[in-house]
Amino acid sequence: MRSWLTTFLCLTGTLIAAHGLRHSAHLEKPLTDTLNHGTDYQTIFLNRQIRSASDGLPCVSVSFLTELKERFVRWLDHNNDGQSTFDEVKNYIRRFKAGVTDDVVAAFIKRRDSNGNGALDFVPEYVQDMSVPDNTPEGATEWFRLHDTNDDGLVTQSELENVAIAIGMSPEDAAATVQGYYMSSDLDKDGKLTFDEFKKLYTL
Ligand SMILES: [Ca+2]
Ligand SMILES: [Ca+2]
Ligand SMILES: [Ca+2]
Repeated sequence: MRSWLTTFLCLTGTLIAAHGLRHSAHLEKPLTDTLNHGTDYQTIFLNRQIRSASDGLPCVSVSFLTELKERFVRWLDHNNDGQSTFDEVKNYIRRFKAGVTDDVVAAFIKRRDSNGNGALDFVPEYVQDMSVPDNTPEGATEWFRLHDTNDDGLVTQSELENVAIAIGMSPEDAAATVQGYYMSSDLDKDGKLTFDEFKKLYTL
């Protein structure tokens, strides 16, 4: 049974989706540089947890959508036209995995490109991607390869921290998040995740 909070978030998210996010004045406020990416990251986790407790519809709050839009423009859509093209997605991934290949970028987009236009659209694709847990083998495999920045078949604590810093976390937040979340799957405590350890984060 839904809590009142989940119901509110669902209604809010549904109403905004129905009216078109790009027309929401709330989302068109100028970008600020005050966004705390550590808090942002935690909010995404929090909202994923709220979302996963409800039924099939994406349920997100206005403040969460605002953060998503800021994050999308900052990292994926520099010309703010509402979609992230191949080059924009590639530039984003190259921030934390310099040697990413075009095939990997294309697969990253294709997995999310529900309207088939070859780009990652803010609505609905990015919002969906950030709101709905992706506990699939494909999701685990994709992120394992993206986080394994030296392609040696292991994701290390330092690789994860470098990725987190590259996408805007402070070193302190990166260390805390990697230690508290990712490395909880490091069963043999060697500071490295095999794929079998990593996939447990996806409840696989
Ligand atoms: Ca764009
Ligand atoms: Ca698309
Ligand atoms: Ca590695």
